[in-house]
Amino acid sequence: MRAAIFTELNGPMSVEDVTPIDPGPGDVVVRITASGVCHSDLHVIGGALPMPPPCILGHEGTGIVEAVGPEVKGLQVGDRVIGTFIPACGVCWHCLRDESHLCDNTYAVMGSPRATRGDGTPLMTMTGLGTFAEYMTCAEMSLVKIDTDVPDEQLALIGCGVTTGVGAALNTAQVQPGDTVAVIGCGGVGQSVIQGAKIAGASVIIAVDPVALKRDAALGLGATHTVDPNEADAVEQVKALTGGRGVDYAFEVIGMPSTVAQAFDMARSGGAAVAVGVSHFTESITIPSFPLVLSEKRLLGCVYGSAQVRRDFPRLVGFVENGRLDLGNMISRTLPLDDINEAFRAMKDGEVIRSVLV
Ligand code: COD
Ligand code: ZN
Repeated sequence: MRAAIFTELNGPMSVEDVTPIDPGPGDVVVRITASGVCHSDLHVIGGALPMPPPCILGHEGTGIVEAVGPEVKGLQVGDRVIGTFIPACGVCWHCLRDESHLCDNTYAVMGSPRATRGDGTPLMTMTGLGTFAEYMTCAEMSLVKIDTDVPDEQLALIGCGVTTGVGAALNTAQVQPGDTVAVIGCGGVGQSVIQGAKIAGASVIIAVDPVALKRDAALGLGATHTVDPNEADAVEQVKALTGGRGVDYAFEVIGMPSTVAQAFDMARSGGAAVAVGVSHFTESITIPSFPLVLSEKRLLGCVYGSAQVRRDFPRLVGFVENGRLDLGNMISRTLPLDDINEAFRAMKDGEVIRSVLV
């Protein structure tokens, strides 16, 4: 089968013929039908998320079960599935506390080779998935069965960006009707935060992004106002739109310490900044101590939208089916796997909300 392999830091992806491993106990082989291209894949190529090459990237995908290994209990050949980039084993310490987004098996599923390169080199896969491929052999706990007619390219986005973004609003922040929200960074994940805030009934949703195409898309997906951070100070602009007070929730959806600090400054007294983006693993975030304590501002970390994927994937699919979540307008382009490097270029150049490989 063909797969896109990360072979060197900051280098291009190499699309090659590789062999997925035979499914062992608890493993499932999935024929991948669509895979979204997320900035986190680029974070791996750039070294911000440490993951040694060679590795099949891609962590936002959907497909059909092609084969099951021994001991697979919940999936059958022909089932429609979405990959979950954090497994949900259902029985570990965290899963038993409704925290499957912190599942104890998160690193175990990433730690074993899941395919072999033409020269025999074992290949790891991003987050135990590796959706930039025609097939993947992954753990059953990394899959959620879905029964829907939503098209593949839309379903794929639920595997990462949509669950992360909508979940950040609904689960992590728990935005309430009438709340005010700012979203710094309006790529695929940021647009999903905007849609989540809209579903929650936020009264003001301010989209902050230097790229006009992103701000325009945000208005179409639920933002009530936009801010161009290149025009004037983003914090001052957001405060001006909220009576000088700041927002109830400011989401950072890029992965830079400076914009996390901006999110903290944009939050009102008693409000919260929600860090969705991850900075380079060597970096730290500095926030001022007075507002943290004396203004009771909070800084919340958010991984995978604090989602319980076995509950939330079907819930998000329901929102799509009922017209409350618009995934069609988040997809700027569909491309073949061979065009993976072009998809990354378009993302870097700010030309797309999401590209999907089909
Ligand atoms: N102010 C406002 N917006 C900015 C600024 C700025 N100073 N600089 C860039 N932006 C905008 C860009 O124009 C772009 O629109 C947006 O920020 C980023 O969008 P994308 O499409 O490049 O990125 P996404 O949405 O695919 O991913 C964002 C993440 C935050 C998820 C990602 O970058 C990240 O931090 N990943 C690591 C965290 C992680 O692993 N998450 C789970 C898996 S995704
Ligand atoms: Zn992602």
